[in-house]
Amino acid sequence: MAYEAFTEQSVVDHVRQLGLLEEGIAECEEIGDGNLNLVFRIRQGETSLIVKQALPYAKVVGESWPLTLDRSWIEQLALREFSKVVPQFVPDVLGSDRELAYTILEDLSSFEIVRTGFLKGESYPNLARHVGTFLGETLFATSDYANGPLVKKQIEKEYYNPELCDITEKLIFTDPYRDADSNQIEAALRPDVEQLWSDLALKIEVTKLKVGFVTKHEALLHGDLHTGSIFATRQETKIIDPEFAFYGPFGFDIGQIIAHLVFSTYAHPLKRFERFTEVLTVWETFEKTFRTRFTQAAEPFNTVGFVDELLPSILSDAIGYAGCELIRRTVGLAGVADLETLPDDLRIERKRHALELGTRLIKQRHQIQSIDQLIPVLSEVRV
Ligand code: SR1
Ligand code: MG
Repeated sequence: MAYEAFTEQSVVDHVRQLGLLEEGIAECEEIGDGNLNLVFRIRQGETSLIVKQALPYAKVVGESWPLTLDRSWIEQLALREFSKVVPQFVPDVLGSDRELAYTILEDLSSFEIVRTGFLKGESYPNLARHVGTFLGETLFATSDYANGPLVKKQIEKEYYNPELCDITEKLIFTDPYRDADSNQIEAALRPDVEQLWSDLALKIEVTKLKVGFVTKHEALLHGDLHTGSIFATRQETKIIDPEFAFYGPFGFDIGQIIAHLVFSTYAHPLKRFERFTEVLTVWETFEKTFRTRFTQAAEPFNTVGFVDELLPSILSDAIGYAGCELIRRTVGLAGVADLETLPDDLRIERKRHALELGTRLIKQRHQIQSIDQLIPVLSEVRV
């Protein structure tokens, strides 16, 4: 069947043909509020499910930015891959279609998107431990260390995702450091951003991080692991939306989630301690899980002492990628509600903070030698 974007009516008809709905009335609503896709919730009696369909362009910009439909297939593949090791942390995939570019998912209505919950002042006591476990298990399980070279390359080739990687390369590593059309710079912040553009030492470090992003094929990444890609309740956590999945550096997803935990302190400075403790817990849980799994690493990677050198290098990458994410969401396309919903004076002040902290993390990532040294750096640059 040739691709066509669903409407609220046509998606119900299609899902009914698949046998997932009974005859009779079903309620359907398009609820997508992200940057790229259509998301339909369909309800009929006890049944409630989500159909996520890719559009052939980036919704956040419009039809002038064409975008591959393949991302939908990659997203469901990644969810299925993650569910092999951490089924508890991803939604159930109930169906998918490559041509029509959709995935049918269990409805997580009883969960809340973490960014939204944080904005309301909610807490998720298990979130950081769950995210750290998700990262430790999935990053290890998809790496050379778990699979050896043949199987790893078999998995890797499924995640050839050049167009989505291109978005990340441009929006995170390139456009914020030049006067690009995609940037969304507030007038009051222009002098700060121009200072960023003239900071050659910073731009060299960002280029190194970008080179790492494009050359290190270490593990299957989620690729867009921010607080809008996580559903949670006080008990449970589900990671969603891995359409940017690809093989990249271990530290990338870890850095992104660290940056978004920092972003969430901007609307709620009194929650700083809670958020920074979560940063600590994400890293410590990741490290412990990864280390434990490493005892099962394939030869010859399990050389004594190797993992003790690998983990600090993942941490410094993660710190650098956190810095890049802080800067790109402040200067570039696709800002975050944690900043954009603030009143003018506070917003500008906190955006300056994000630029300053981001710059510092990128430049000092090799001097920060442990997670315990990172937390004071996050706290020192005062909000
Ligand atoms: C054109 S897509 C803009 C951003 O939205 C996604 O969530 C990713 O973060 C991407 O960079
Ligand atoms: Mg997304």
